[in-house]
Amino acid sequence: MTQIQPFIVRRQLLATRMQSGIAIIPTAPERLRNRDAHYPYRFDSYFYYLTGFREPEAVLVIIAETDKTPAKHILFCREKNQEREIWDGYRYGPEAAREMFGFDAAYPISKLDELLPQLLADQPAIHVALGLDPAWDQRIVGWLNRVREQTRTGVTVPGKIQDCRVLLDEMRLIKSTDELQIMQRAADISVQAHQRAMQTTRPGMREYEIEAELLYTFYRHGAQAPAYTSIVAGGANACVLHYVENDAELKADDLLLIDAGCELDGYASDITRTFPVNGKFTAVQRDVYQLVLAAQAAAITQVKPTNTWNDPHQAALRVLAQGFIDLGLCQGSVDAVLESGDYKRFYMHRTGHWLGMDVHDVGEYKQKGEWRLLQPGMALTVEPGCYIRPADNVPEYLWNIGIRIEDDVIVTQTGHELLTAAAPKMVAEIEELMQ
Ligand SMILES: [Mn+2]
Repeated sequence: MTQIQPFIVRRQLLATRMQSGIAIIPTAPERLRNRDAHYPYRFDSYFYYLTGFREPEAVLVIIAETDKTPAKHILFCREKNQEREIWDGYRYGPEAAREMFGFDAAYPISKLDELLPQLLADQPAIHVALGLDPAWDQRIVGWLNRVREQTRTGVTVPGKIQDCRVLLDEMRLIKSTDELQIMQRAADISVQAHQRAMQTTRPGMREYEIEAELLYTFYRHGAQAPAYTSIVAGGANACVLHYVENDAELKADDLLLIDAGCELDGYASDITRTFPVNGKFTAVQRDVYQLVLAAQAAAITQVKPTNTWNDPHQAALRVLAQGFIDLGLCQGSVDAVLESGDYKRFYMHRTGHWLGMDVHDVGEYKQKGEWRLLQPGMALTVEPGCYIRPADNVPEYLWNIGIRIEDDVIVTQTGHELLTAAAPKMVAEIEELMQ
C-alpha cells in the first residue's frame, strides 16, 4: 500500500491555494478498445496526484475552509458489489476508501447527481477542468442549473468558475522527495530495459523483437505500463520522429534508435539511446553520435537554478550548429546558422520537456512572456538529436543517420542530478556492452 500522507498534504495545499469554493476532480473514464474490450485502465493524473486512488468511476471533491467550517475532502467511488467483484476484482467501496485514503467523507458514485447540487449551493467559486471532456462539462452545467432552480429558497450559485489546473500544474511541476523516489525507481527499470536492448540486438532481428525485450523488462520489474508507445527505429526509420511501426528488419550497418520508458506508480521515465546494430560504430556514425553527445553534455551543464528553461536548449543548439557546419550540412557562421534556422533541417524539435506523472508533464514553460527560471524539484528531459534525411545538398554518406540521446534530469539546489545516468551512452561503453 502506498503511503497516503503525501496525498492528504497535497489536498490540503490545494484547498489553501483555492482560498474559497469547491473543487471537483474526476478520474479518467474507462475506454473501449473494440466491442466490449477495454484499453488497459489508467487513472487521471490530477485525480491520482490528490488521492492515490486507482479505481475508475471516482470523483474527488475538495471544499475550502471558511470562517465557520474546516476544509473538507470527499470521495465518490464505486460501491462494494459481490457480483461485480467476482468478475472485475476487488473494489474498496466508500467506507473502506474513506478510512484507507484519509477522506472526511465518501459516498457511492451513484449519489453524485443527487449530492453535488447540495455541495455546490452557497459556494462562492467552483474549481474544475473545463473543456477536458464535453460530457463532464455538461454534467457540471447541469448541477449548477439545479442549484439555480432553487435560488428562490435562498441558496446562491457559485459566481466564479476557475480552472483548477492552473493551481495543480504549478504544484505538480515541483516534485517532492517521495515523488522523486518513485521517478528514480521508474528510471532504474527503464535503464535496465535499454541495457537489455543493447545486449540483445543482432543484425537480422526485427524492431518488434527489441520492443518485446523492453516491455519484458518493464513488466518484470513491476512497472504497470510503458509511459508512452516505445519507438524502436532502425536506420532511416530513426529520422521519423514519432515512428511506432516497429516492424522493420535491423541491418548490420545501421544505427538503432530506441526511445522508451516505463510508468511506475503513476510516474513516467523517458530515455532515448542510439547504438549500432552490429555493436560497432562506423567512423561516420561515431562522428555524428559524438556531436549529439557533446550537445547533450552542454545542455545538461546548463540545468541549474538561476538558469532559465531555455538555456539548455540554447547550449545544445550552439554545439549542434557548429557540428552541422563541420559536417558540411550547414554553411556560414554558427550565429548565421542559428539566426536563419537552417539547423532545423537536421534538428527540428526542442531539447526537452517537463517530466512527471505525464511523460510530457504539466507546467508552464514561460511566465509573463519570459522563459521561466529552473527551480529545485523540477524534472525535465534533455534530448538533443540529429536526423539526416536524403537531400540534394547533403553528403550521401550521411544519409539516413538518425540519432537522439535523452536523459531524465532533476534540478537540485546546486545544479542537477541525472536519474538515468546508468544507461550506457559513451561510445566505448556501448561497444563493450554489445560485444
Ligand atoms: Mn522525451
